[in-house]
This record gives sequence, structure tokens and C-alpha cells, in this order.
Amino acid sequence: MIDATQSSLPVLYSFRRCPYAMRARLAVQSAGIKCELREILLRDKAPEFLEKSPSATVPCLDLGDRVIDESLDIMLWALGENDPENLLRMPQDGFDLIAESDGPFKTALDRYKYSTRYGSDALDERATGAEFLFEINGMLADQPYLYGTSPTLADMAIAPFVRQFANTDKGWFDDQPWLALRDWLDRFINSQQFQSIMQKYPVWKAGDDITIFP
Ligand SMILES: N[C@@H](CCC(=O)N[C@@H](CS)C(=O)NCC(=O)O)C(=O)O
Repeated sequence: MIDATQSSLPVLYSFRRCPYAMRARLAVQSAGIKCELREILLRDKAPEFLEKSPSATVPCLDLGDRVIDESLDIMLWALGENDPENLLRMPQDGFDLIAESDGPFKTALDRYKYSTRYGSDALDERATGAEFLFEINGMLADQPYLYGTSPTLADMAIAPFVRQFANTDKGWFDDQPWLALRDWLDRFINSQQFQSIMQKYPVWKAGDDITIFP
């Protein structure tokens, strides 16, 4: 722990269980960029966070001279600084796949997981989400990661949402004939990278000692 007044590190506003924040932490960790991590409570957001984040969503990275408020942009910035695992070595198609995940798949995921809130038909939404997951399963049929033998930005950007989809009804998810997808997800969840970004941090408030991440 370092005294709050001594830090001039980038500040990463995050929330442990948010899949967008997970992927930002994965990229920042992979790049080895030291940040001050501030754990935000979504139902009681710190005013300092609200001042910085135009969207009032996590993750948000404050670089001092500018703020990056979108998780994918945080990933691209961090890996643009340093990419020792070559996560950016990905075909252009990967960006379309991420857009499909962030768009229609995420919409179906929300309307499946929170069907009461959305007044949606959970099973219809689950079926829509599953179409995307079968597409991914096909990509993984003869290679361990979406674009080959090592993970790329797309694996990191998409897997946190697939994890959330799987956890919505784990019994059903595990019964589906998408063995390659399940194996990919299990490897992601059990990876040292994922385990270490899922450490618990106390909720941040101004004046607290700083938490360095990674
Ligand atoms: N497009 C944003 C979305 C981030 C987002 O929606 N985060 C959620 C948590 S998972 C959030 O902060 N929601 C605000 C709230 O619940 O008040 C990004 O990619 O960073």
C-alpha cells in the first residue's frame, strides 16, 4: 500500500464482477501497466468516478491528460503500449466477432439473465445467444483459441461474457453439445491470468491507501 498523495499512476476504475471491467483488467495486466485500481460499487458510485466517467460505467481509465471510458478502447490502448503475449496479432475478422459479441450476443445475454427486468422470454433469448456460441464452438473445433494456437484480443474480450452466459444456468450450459466451447471457457476461467484479475479488492473511497494493479 502506498499513500494516496504519492501516486501518479493511471487510475483504473473497476468493478470485480463486471465483464467489461474484467477484459480491461486482463489487457492492462497482460501489458504490465501499473495502475491504481479503484473498486467501484455500482449502486453507490464514488463522486470522483462520476466526475471522470462520461458514461458513468466501469471500466474507466484516467491517464491524467485523458480518460478512456470504453473497455475495448482500454484494451487497445494498453496492448498498444505493450503486448508481450501478442494479443493484437489477430485477423481483422476478430473485430467483427467482438462486435457481434458486444452487440447481439450481449443483448440476448442480458435479456436471458434478467428476463424479469426486461419482460423478455428467457428461453428465446437463450436460443439467440446459443447461435453465437455455436458459431464460436465451430471456430474452436480444431484450434484451442479463436484465431489459432494462442489467445488474442478476441478471446479476452469475449470470454468474460460467455462465462456470464454459462453461469446463468450452468446445468443447461454443460448439457449442450459445444465441447470445444466448454473446454475453451474452462481453460480461460482456470488460467492464471483470469484467476489473478479476479482477486477481491475493497471498495475504494477518497483518501484510502492506493491499491496497485496488477
Ligand atoms: N460500453 C461500456 C459498457 C460498460 C458497462 O456497461 N459496465 C456496467 C457494469 S458491467 C456498468 O458500469 N453499468 C453502470 C451501472 O450499473 O450503473 C464499456 O465497454 O466499457
